[in-house]
Amino acid sequence: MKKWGIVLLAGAFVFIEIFGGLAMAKEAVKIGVIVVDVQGDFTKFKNGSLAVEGTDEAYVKSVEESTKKLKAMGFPIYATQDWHPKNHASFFTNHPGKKAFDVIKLHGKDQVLWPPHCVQNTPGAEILLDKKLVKAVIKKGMDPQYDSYSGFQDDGGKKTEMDKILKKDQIKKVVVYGIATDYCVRATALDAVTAGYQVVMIKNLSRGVAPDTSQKAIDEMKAKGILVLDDLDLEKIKAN
Ligand code: VGL
Ligand code: ZN
Repeated sequence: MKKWGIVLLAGAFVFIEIFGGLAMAKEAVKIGVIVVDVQGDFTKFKNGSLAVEGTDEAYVKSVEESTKKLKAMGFPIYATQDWHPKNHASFFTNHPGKKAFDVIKLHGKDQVLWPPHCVQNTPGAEILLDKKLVKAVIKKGMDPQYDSYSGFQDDGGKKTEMDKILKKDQIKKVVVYGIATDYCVRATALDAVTAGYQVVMIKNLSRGVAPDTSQKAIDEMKAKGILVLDDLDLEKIKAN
């Protein structure tokens, strides 16, 4: 009867291999959410200095509702915060003779000159989300000499806390949305790919500065392997 014992043992191993393997394959990767720059100065809702089209109160509420839903699913929420000193190089007011939306060369790169926005410790810099939703705020754009559309690093290559925080929380996939599709959402999503994360971008929870650059940004994100969803589709977000 020893033979049957061996057969049974072998059978048990095969069973464990198959079902263990299946369970492993179905093990969901850990997902984090990055809400990009949903701050007063970027919204019509708060009469912001750099208010982006379509950022009325309804938009901000839809971001908050969706973010709540994602948090309820157990996904940690991270928020980026544009956080400039008054003398920031991206403000047209710091370049005599220049006007808003002029483009200059800064450290060899094209730099759009913006109206002053998200100045540290001003109401316009406030994040318009319930603070209780957010696990960590990642500030960016503090160096007066460099802009920082990406939540991961500034244009001088200086890293923010983002990657460290996501790694510590074992995040493998990020859901990205917010303001602006063609600037900070784009840069943050693309840098997330470069840093090795799976990335999902949600279109209708994002707003862009201009339609043409926003479309270009969407195409670029798709080309880099980002899953661009029209709206919050939890099944598609969770699918591996
Ligand atoms: C942003 C312009 C300047 C953004 C930040 O959040 O997309 N755009 N600073
Ligand atoms: Zn800025």
